[in-house]
Amino acid sequence: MRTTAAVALQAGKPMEIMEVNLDGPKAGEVLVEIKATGLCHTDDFTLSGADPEGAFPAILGHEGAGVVVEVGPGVTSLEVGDHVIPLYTPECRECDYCLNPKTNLCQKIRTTQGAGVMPDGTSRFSMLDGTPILHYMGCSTFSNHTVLPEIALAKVRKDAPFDKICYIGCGVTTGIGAVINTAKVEIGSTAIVFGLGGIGLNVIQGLRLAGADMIVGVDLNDDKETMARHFGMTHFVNPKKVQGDIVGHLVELTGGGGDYTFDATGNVTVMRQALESAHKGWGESVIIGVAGAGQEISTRPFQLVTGRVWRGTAFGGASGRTDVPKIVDWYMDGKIEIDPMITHTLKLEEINKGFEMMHAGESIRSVVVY
Ligand code: NAD
Ligand code: AHE
Ligand code: ZN
Ligand code: ZN
Repeated sequence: MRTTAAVALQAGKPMEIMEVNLDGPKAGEVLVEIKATGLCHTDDFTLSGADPEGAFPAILGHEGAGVVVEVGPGVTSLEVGDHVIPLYTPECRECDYCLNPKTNLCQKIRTTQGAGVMPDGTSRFSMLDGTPILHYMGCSTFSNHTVLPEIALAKVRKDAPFDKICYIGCGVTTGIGAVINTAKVEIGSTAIVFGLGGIGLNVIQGLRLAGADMIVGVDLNDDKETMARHFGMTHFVNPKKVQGDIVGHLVELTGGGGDYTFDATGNVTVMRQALESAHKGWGESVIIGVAGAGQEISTRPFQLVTGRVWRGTAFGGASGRTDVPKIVDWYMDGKIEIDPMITHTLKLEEINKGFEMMHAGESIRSVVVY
């Protein structure tokens, strides 16, 4: 079939909207009509050329929601008409990783997914002249139609609005999951969140859900304060307005440091600040942000010797086919909020404008509705 997509032809260049060919689903695969997709900073990171796994031409996008149009041979868990959320972290329920409760990092298709192809090693997308186009994170939601492995789709209830629940495909689940699944924050905790964008705000609402007492938000952009307070932030710090050392300031503000700190910026200097503003003896710092090729984190080992813990999270530690439908229920039941964070709704033709607004700090989440 033919469909319309935003194609990333090369790193550092705006995407181009074009008709592309899409082959039907092979064994174990599913054709999905994407109804809406969010724009995550990770898409921007890959488009910029900073992603070591970035390869072009590719159809980016990994935060979508849509409807099953066709199932390939052997697909048993989905049927035409099901509503689904694509999963960049699949859940096969049979690999060593899926069988280990300590991780959500299913590895069944990780190698081919990272190479931008389906599990059989080929792409379903091509240009009209036949040139192959790569998939991205196994999802490629910047295309009106896409093909995914069955294990990379969460089936969700049909009354949930696509233009909101697409955000559960990455930002919402990552932020809330970092608190609940990865850090396992206890009631009454003190927390510090660096970066109050599409992920950091969800860390904040996860902290409120978990019953944290003091929730400090840190961002260079004062415009992020109002929204963060709406989601539960109790104290705001703009490092540009702090005289002297930001870590010392945060340790003093929190009476010794955060029980839990989170990096949601992707900046390795901030990651160090987050680790070092965790409480001596027990503070845990969770890296969520994704840093570019060649970037490394560092700290004095003494920071760990004296009891701080440094860890990371992918997709908030969520096992997508199991957890994502539950998070959709939380949204539909009013336990979590999504709508205010979706500050802009765009047409596919406007997708590059969405990334410009992200760079300018003018949006939280932009969502493309097909
Ligand atoms: P975003 O652009 O919406 O938000 C980033 C925020 O960080 C902005 O508010 C910005 O002002 C702030 N910021 C930037 N530099 C800062 C600094 N030095 N100090 C304090 N604040 C600073 O991005 P997002 O969509 O929220 O994504 C955040 C990060 O999380 C990105 O690196 C993204 O790639 C990553 N991410 C990781 C996962 C995962 O599974 N680990 C999932 C989604 C996103
Ligand atoms: N490809 C990059 C790493 C990118 C990365 O860390 N991706 C996160 C999800 S970000 C979603 O917005 C992730 O899930 N990582 C685990 C994995 O297996 O990719 C690189 O550095 O090579
Ligand atoms: Zn993302
Ligand atoms: Zn698995």
